[in-house]
Amino acid sequence: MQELEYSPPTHAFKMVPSSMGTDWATPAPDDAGVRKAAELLNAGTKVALLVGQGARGPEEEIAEVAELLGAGAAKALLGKDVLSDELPWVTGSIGLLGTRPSYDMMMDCDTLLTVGSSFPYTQFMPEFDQARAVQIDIDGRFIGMRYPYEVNLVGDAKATLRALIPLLQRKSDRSFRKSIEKGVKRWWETMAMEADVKADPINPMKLFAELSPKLPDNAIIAADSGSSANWYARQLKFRGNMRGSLSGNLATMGPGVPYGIGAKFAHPDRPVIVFEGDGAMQMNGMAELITIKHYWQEWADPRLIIAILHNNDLNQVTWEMRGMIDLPKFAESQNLPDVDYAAFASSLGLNAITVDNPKKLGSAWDEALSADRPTVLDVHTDPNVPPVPPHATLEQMQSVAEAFLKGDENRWGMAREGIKVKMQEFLPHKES
Ligand SMILES: Cc1ncc(C[n+]2csc(CCOP(=O)(O)OP(=O)(O)O)c2C)c(N)n1
Ligand SMILES: [Mg+2]
Repeated sequence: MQELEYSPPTHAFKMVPSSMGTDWATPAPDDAGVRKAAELLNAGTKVALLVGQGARGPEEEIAEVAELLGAGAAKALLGKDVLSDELPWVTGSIGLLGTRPSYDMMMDCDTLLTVGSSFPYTQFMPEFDQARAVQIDIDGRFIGMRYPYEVNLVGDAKATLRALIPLLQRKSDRSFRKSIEKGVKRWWETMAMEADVKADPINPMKLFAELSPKLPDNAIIAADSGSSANWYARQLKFRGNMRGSLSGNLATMGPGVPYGIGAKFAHPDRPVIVFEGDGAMQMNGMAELITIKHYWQEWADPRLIIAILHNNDLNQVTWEMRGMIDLPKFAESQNLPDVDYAAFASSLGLNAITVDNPKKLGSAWDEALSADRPTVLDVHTDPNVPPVPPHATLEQMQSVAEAFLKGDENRWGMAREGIKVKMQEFLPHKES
């Protein structure tokens, strides 16, 4: 079929041509619904916003709503690129992979406004009798499904927020907003301190922290499902025109490198960076390096960087088993065969750098970001740095560590790095 000469359908029996070009509708809720939402939001004193990828587009309206309501905004993982992390009232990601200021804001608010998100993990949202809530979503099939929202507005996010803004009263008490901004500032300091905790040989957070300020404003970033998703969520400060994604709904391993390749085909003029675990590299990422070899010369900007978290472990699940179901590491299922990823990439003609010293991370990123071809960074990271959820207390961390001191093959490293990392939240900060 693909070889046949094209001929358009004719005006005859069984010839049913379709058409090109659709002007889609911009749905907006009824005035009565918008008024109800405005009344609820005006009645609250501590308003939290939750934005997801459906809120891409109305960034200015979200900022205006947040300013009027004295609110902060947390971002669902797939919405990380919706609002800049440089905004002082943006608390960052929410959930197990989220931040403490997002958690604190949700636990403290009396009003919730969700825009374009079906974030389902209610333990990270306010208690059900704690907050009154409004949801804005374009899809009437799913609205109101994830939380007991009192007002559900079906509509385009931008159109709905525009309708809402004139009805909102500016809150004169700014104390909630101030405490959010203070928490956000402290959080970013904590992230820098956690990335600086020494590890053996490289603290994976340092890999992300070193890149963050070097990211070009138009970079596209992908992460895989593994520990990299945590550091992507917490350590990267998105700004400018950056885009980012990962397998946010299914959390399947293996999309990282294909996402990166897809991004290069969609935007061959933008630099793309992928973070991927060694387990996912062994599943399909290494084969996809061959795809990169095949196509990279077609891309106007050839920079595609694959940064591998080489920890010889299915680390995210090792930690989930330790943290969630109280099991020590089961080496038989969790350990990975050691592979020289840089040598494999070199054999394909790609630029390749092995990094096993944290002092070399900065220059490795510089080299990759100025290379004339795709680069594989084979980064030897420490599997004993835990992806600790934001609400874990130091006491909980210590008791988890003690529980495992008996049965875990990495017990000493795990206890040492884990507690050192968590401690950074509680140590005095330089500037505050
Ligand atoms: C297809 C698939 N299999 C298994 C899982 C469960 N899982 C989630 S993360 C992970 C480990 C990932 O290991 P790796 O890629 O080495 O990354 P790391 O966590 O070590 O950084 C596993 C097994 C999954 N999400 N998808
Ligand atoms: Mg791994």
